[in-house]
Amino acid sequence: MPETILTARTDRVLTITLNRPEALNALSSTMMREVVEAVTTADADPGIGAVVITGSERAFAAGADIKEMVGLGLADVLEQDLAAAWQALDLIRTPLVAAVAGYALGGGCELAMLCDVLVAAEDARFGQPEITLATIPGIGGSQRLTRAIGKAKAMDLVLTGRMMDAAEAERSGLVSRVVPADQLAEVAAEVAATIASMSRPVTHLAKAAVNRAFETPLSEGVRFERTAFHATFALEDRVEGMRAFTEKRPPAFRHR
Ligand code: CO8
Repeated sequence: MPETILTARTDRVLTITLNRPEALNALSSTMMREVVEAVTTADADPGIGAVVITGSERAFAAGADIKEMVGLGLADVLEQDLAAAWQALDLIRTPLVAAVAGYALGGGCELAMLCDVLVAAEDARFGQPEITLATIPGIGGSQRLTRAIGKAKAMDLVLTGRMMDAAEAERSGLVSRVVPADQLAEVAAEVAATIASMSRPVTHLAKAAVNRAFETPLSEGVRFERTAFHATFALEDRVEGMRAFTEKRPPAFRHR
């Protein structure tokens, strides 16, 4: 049984709730292992079409666990390759929805950015405050934040450690949607259920195509997209999707 997360399954959606409220969901090494394992297991399950990752009302996650890191030296972090295991989330094909209320700081902001659709409550606050601890982001924050909101804002956040509220995060392009706090769980569940109602292999291709935009020049990305687009024509679900449209009925996808 996991110690630091709760999981719940509804139909084709797995919801992972970070559950160390006493520490504002600080991302301990146990939590990292448990989140990565739950997401990796879901990714291998054809019955799951989307995963929601969420926290508490007060905090999505207030960063990596500072109390766990305080005594570490260089040899320790090199030996443990601290934070490397989070990279496993980069390889996940299943769409991940982050539902963020309260603090998403440091590693918490980085975990939210590792997700594909980021739904934020109006009271969400994002930041990379590592500089105030005399360290820097370690789970891709300096890279993903810069790609998401541009150099000017990323430098501001990473160098001053200030937080931005949900409205600024939405204006800046970090979050997909901002909703009242009491609707966060419902909206995130709806987004996930909508994604999970699509053909699973096609959601994987769509996610991979969008992610290509971050890894390659435009011409390469467009080429990748065209190949993936053509590949959908080999799927029964693509036949069903287009046939259902012409027959004015909902599609009955096989792979969902
Ligand atoms: N790590 C460990 N414990 C934490 C963390 C944290 N990141 N954040 C909060 N807590 C604990 C507090 O110590 C406190 O515990 P206790 O009651 O035992 O003292 C409890 O949670 C409640 O926190 P506060 O009393 O501080 O609550 P406030 O409402 O006063 O403040 C804040 C809330 C502003 C969010 C404040 O807690 C805070 O500043 N937290 C730290 C934020 C931070 O600096 N995050 C970055 C951490 S470094 C990082 O994420 C690097 C990522 C890359 C490396 C990955 C390696 C795995």
